Amino acid sequence: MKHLPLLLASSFALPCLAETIVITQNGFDYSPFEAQVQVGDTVRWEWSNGTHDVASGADCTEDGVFYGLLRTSNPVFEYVVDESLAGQTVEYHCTVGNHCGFGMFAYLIVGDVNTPCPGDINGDQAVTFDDILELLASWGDIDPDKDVDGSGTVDFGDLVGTLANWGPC
Ligand SMILES: [Ca+2]
Ligand SMILES: [Ca+2]
Repeated sequence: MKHLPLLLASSFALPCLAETIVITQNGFDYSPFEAQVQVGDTVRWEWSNGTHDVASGADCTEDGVFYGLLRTSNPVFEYVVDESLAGQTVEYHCTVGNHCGFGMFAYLIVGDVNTPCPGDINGDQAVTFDDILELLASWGDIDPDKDVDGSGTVDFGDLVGTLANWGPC
């Protein structure tokens, strides 16, 4: 069993990559209403119809963190989630007319910057052999901190989950 991690690690050496999260405007809606994002991810709003924009800020009031147009002349607005937003729920809205008053607002749920990487058992912001060793040391135990796949015990599924996030976070 002890040789298995070495074998798998060499064939699954994948880095953690930032993702692009697409939010679609349609009428007075942004969809999804609550989007789960991480620091470093690109949030990409895509226009469908009408004249709109995307402005950060709660209660229909701009706070200046991000702003972009969303209309036929500018159908896409992209924003890279800043580290300062880690762990926060960020409200944004449309500033055109009374759109926000009509309910044209939505949320970005920004993940905690300290837990971006489920395979990082020892919390050093990278998935390495040290994390594999921690898993093996607790093999078969009931340990929520090391049960990456939530199966109840530390087992093969956690090894796979860890290897899937191999590399720096
Ligand atoms: Ca680690
Ligand atoms: Ca498990």
